[in-house]
Amino acid sequence: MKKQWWHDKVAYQIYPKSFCDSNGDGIGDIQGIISKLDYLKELGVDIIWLSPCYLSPLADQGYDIADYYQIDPRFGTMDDMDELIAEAKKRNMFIVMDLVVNHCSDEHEWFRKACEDPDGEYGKFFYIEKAKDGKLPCNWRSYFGGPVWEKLPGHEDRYYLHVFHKKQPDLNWENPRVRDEIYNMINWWLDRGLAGFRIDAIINIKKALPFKDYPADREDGLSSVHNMLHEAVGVGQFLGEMRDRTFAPHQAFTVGEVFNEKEEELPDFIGDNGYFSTMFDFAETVFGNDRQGWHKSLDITPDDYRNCVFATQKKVENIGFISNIIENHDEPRGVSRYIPAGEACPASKKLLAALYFLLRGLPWIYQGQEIGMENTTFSSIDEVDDIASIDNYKVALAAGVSEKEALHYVEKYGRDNARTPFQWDASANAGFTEGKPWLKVNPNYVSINLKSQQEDPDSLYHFYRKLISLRRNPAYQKTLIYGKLIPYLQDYHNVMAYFRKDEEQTLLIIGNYQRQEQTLPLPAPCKKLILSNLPQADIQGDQVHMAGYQVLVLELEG
Ligand code: TEU
Ligand code: CA
Repeated sequence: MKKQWWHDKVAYQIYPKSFCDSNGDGIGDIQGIISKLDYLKELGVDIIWLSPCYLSPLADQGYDIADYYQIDPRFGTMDDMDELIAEAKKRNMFIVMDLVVNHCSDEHEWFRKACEDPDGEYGKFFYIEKAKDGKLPCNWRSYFGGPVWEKLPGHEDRYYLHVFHKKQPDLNWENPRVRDEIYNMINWWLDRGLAGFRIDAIINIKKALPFKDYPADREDGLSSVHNMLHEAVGVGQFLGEMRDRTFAPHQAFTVGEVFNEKEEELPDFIGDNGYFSTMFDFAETVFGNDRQGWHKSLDITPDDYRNCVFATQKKVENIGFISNIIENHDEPRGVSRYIPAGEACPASKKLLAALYFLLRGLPWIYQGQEIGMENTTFSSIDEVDDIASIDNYKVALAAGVSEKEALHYVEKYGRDNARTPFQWDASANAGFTEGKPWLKVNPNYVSINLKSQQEDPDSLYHFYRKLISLRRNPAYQKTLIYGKLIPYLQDYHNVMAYFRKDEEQTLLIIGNYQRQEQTLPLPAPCKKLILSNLPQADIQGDQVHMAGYQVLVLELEG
């Protein structure tokens, strides 16, 4: 594997709308982000990914872009963006934006022109079809519910394709003109000093054509887009072309949001000269998902979590560098998901932090994760903004689930959990805004907030800082970045442990992933205790006695 400048970095995701509001309109903005750069630097962050802040009607909170060359006025101006890039550079930090090119907004000029003249040049920018014998062109179900086909405004007999929301028409990547426009736009941004992109929903750009029905997988007679994607071949041609014409000449950093990749294609995706620098591991994210909806999803246990993570580590070990997360803006909070219900506490949060952060790959922190922000609660569905939650709520009701229970699933899996404002301090609105926040602040901000954790040397926040310094410590850096990951005690119940190992040293990361204490064997005597999440560590010869949710990082002899 070729060494890359970003391998030793720590990355952080900002959801701009919910990070920091500088002007009291209740919406986080770019000036707010600039005001927190020193905070991020102090935490130890190098690479910052911003969820979209381009011009957008915000039907899907910015993942519906109306103009790729403009900043939405709610987030600021292009000058603010240039300032952010420059201020980051001054601090040796890198800004990465979201590249949303499977679709644009229905308010994008291209789509307007397509509606005016579906047979003209811009009609070919999208997938526009006529009904087949009065039926839709095919029975795919959009990710946000309902058919992927919507009537083309102004044309009774024509439909356009949207695999996400109807305000997100899919761009037709088969059309070379579309690809040219996209590559020009990417290069325009990279020339502005951007370090790279997180690449949204990218697997969807290749459709299995011609359009056809797949076996229905719900009562609605529709079929998940996944069924089509499973058959789609040739996405690599587009991705390779995009790399060659944009990212490669700029030496840009890219991280793909890739679901449904085929295992044999992994080297093409993240091997040396892959389509992307890295991609996210979603094995644990999708664990327990059910095609019927959130009300059918299964919980993930500590053993499942470990097995998912190790399976990915194994798959990529000889190929490339994976990106490790416990949450993002589409997912519930990691501490609410990967720690058994009712057991999230400072110790268990630190355990989860250490276990994922020291894996082989690039560690990502999602805003608020560093202070252990948790899932929120809703008193009714009217408080919920997220379109995926609203759809899943309806799906659950239609399946006979009660309103109360359906809301419970929204609280458990909904995307708003990650989108509640960042909890800066215990003042009004958690210090996020002087105005009225666009989304309800999690009421637990009085006890969970950055200020109180900064003042407490034993807090989760300071633990994250220790993990980051550990990854930077010259004594361990090489092993933690490039060393092999070898699972240890993999058949033990509620234990997650692994070695990070190279020719020079062997580190052991060992976690007792449960409330009960347990005694575990050590394969070699401990040379040095590097980190513990609890004040004491009971190591005796070839055994270690672990308290509930204790995690240790040890250097072993030999
Ligand atoms: O997500 C793509 C995706 O496939 C899912 O994570 C999706 O959000 C989920 O199935 C809905 O419950 C990306 C973005 O991360 C997400 O925020 C956008 O909504 C989506 O693309 C469309 O741009
Ligand atoms: Ca604002």
